[in-house]
Amino acid sequence: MKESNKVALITGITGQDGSYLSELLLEKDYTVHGIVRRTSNLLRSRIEHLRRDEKIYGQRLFLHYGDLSDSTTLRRILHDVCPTELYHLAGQSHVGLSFEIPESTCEETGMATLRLLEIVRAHPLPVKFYHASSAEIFGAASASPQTENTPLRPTSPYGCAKAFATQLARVYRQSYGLFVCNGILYNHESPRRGENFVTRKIARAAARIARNRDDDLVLGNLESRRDWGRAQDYVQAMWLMLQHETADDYVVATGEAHSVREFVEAAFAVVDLPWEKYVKHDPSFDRPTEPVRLVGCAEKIRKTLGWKPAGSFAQLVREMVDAELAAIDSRQ
Ligand code: NDP
Ligand code: GDR
Repeated sequence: MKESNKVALITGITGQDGSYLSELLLEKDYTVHGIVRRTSNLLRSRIEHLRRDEKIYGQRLFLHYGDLSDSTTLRRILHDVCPTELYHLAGQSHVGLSFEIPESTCEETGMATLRLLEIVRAHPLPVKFYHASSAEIFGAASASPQTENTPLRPTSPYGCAKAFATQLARVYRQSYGLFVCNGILYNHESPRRGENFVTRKIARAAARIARNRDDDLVLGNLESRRDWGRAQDYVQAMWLMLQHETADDYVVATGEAHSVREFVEAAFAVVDLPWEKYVKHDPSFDRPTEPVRLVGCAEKIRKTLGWKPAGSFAQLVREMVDAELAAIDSRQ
């Protein structure tokens, strides 16, 4: 493929994954188009460095206003941009919040994916479609570790919506021959993670307590276990899926689960503080139900696409706490 033919469209470009994926694709000489929604604040912190780069913004990176609910705009953007690859990452991504706002979560995560699949089906040129599926589709998992063939048993409105969208992506691949891949991604974290996800919340609090900015850290369930990887590695997996000759589904995971408590211990160890003194429990952060035994088997993507996770759990925690400390120190 000639370099100039590589055109990517990203929904959710302002999110954690969208920002790392943009950097990866720009490095690979893609022209990158992102869909952003109207907000009251123009600052889009995760991609601000790209927007300020005159060699990139307006040259190889373009932003378009659009909302997942607005199919006429989505269709027009696809028509104008004519992407070779579409990475569909946008949506309400907080599992706990999905219990409070189930309808909009399902609308954005489930129906919007159907909307985009339909738009791509009607598009006159082929578009390779990446769908951001999630480990949450397995929910009360019937087997552990989970593979691409593990039954879907979601335990949250978010998980139900992702299961709906994942299965639809399969249906569109099988029924219409569309090139659609489900990346079934387990939790992946970074210094750009949203502040209300548990890893960022812990890393931020450990750093702020160490620098006397905060007194405590209030959390929900410390015994929950997750398979945590690095976001920068996981966006590589997204790209690899769309480069393969055939479309398929892939679990992307480290294969290792750790508890929230272990994350807390490791984060406070970085700043050399006794975590028990600072961490408090607030049941309002507990969820009505939690998935169980979520840990992924990434054998298929390792064997087929050569992807494997990089770095250890301890390195991830350190990277996140160090980034928080550096951010505080740079503001002093
Ligand atoms: P973020 O929450 O960081 O980013 C979500 C993105 O979606 C943001 O750009 C947000 O825009 C955009 N968005 C939300 N609602 C709309 C809407 N109605 N119209 C247009 N854009 C919208 O998520 P991540 O980057 O962490 O995750 C990316 C995707 O991968 C999500 O679909 C998530 O559910 C899924 N996923 C994530 C995993 C993880 O561990 N991170 C694991 C498995 C799946 P804005 O900036 O304006 O809010
Ligand atoms: P998750 O991530 O729900 O797995 O979804 P999150 O970091 O929100 O929760 C992980 C676990 O930590 C427990 N927990 C808390 N969680 C939050 N957010 N805040 C707290 O104070 C807190 N205390 C304990 C939670 O109960 C949970 O068990 C992420 C998202 O990125 C999804 O979009 C993605 O699909 C899945 O990962 C895979």
